[in-house]
Amino acid sequence: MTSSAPTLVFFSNTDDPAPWQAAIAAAVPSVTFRVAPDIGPLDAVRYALVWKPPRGWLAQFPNLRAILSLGAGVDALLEDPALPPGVPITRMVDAGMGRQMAEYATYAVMHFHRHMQRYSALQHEARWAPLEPVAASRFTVGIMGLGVLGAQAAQMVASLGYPVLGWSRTAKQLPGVEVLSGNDALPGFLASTRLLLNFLPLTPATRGVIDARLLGMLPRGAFVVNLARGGHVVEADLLTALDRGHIAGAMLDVFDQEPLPPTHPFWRHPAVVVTPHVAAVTQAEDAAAQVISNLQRLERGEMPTGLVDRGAGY
Ligand code: NDP
Ligand code: OXD
Repeated sequence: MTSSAPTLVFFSNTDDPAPWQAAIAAAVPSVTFRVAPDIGPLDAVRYALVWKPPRGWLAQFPNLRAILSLGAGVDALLEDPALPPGVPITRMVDAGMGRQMAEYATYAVMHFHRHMQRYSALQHEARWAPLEPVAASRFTVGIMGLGVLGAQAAQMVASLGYPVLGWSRTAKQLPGVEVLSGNDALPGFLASTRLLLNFLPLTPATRGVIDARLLGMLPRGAFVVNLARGGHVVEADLLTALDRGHIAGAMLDVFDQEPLPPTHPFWRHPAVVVTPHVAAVTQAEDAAAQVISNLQRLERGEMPTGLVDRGAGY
């Protein structure tokens, strides 16, 4: 063991450490905040607050007591073969992302339901061509993954009058949402879905779930919106389904490879909307309180909240 003051190391290539440092220094002054690569003595590091650290990076701290994820999804952490065993991992639970994800999902539903993709193409051709309206009550939205974020999107979309179906691993009840669970229920869920929203965590059980088979179970002309992880989608299968017109449009925020390479066909596909992994962005202003509360618990020798189940993968 070490006698140095406990240190928290911060690693992220996309998050500004400054607001985290200010909030944590004010609330938990007993913990020294360091930003990678200036990590100080390795044996003083008790906590790691991270987003996508390089594989093996966390294994260098012999006294690590907790890994605090800056994101809600922890797939990148769990894929590290050198992830220190037995160290608790926490994730962001909502932390301001529920509202952002629900907004993105609602926008996507209205974009496709109100034919905005087709009107945008018509505008490029200067064509005045009203399309047949579809009642919201006949445009069923199916949500895969009804956890902290999916449930909020389900409620926001349902509040606008769209029928909402949810699908999750275990059964649950959600006001205004018909919930199906388990693999046996998937075909029925898909057959009734006009627009699919993916809110699943990326785990060994869900990798590649949006493949040719699943897409084939959606009705012809359905839409696919992925705001969870690129690894859920077999990109070649989605492109084929789009090119054949079986899937009429897709809005994609996450990709197998990020940033999406400039030559990737999604960029130029007329039926695809691409956004750069921004459906929800962790904001220190909303999320620091959760990290602070967990650091305080850990400093008192208690277990943190928002624990990841390593076995389940989320
Ligand atoms: P949760 O862990 O709260 O919810 C996950 C949901 O998925 C649960 O309903 C769970 O079922 C369900 N699920 C898990 N495995 C399966 C399975 N094999 N079959 C069916 N259902 C399954 O996660 P969050 O809602 O907090 O986050 C969801 C994901 O959103 C994150 O993992 C992340 O990848 C993504 N994300 C993307 C962002 C972006 O900007 N694009 C931002 C933030 C998050 P059950 O309830 O039965 O356990
Ligand atoms: C997350 C993300 O998981 O930003 O929080 O994708």
